[in-house]
Amino acid sequence: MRPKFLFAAMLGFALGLSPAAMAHAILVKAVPAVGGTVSASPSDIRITFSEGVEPRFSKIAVAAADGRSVETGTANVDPTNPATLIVPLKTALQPGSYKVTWHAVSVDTHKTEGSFSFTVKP
Ligand SMILES: [Cu+2]
Repeated sequence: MRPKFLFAAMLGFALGLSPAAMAHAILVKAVPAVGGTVSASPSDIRITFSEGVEPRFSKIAVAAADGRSVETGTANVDPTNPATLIVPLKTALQPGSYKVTWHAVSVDTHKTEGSFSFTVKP
């Protein structure tokens, strides 16, 4: 390895940029979309991550603007895409804004979390 490359590799390691660290499940796409508005209540929340997630250890919680949590069913992954976590909503959402909080455990066991909001149009 040339010194320049070695230095870059060491710097990357020092900054935690090893390939394993970069493989954390981060949100790529959500339905309803992050910050989006939908015209009717969705029947589930779907989040596609950058890598496969473990449905047993990952969760998606939904809360209304007043803080009340929305009842959800068991989280599962899309049978055709293990990176998409799906949680069914047990009741239809009334118009308003909702906050989705997610905790993901990727197949490499790394944990990530985040949240976003969406709006159901009146
Ligand atoms: Cu990881």
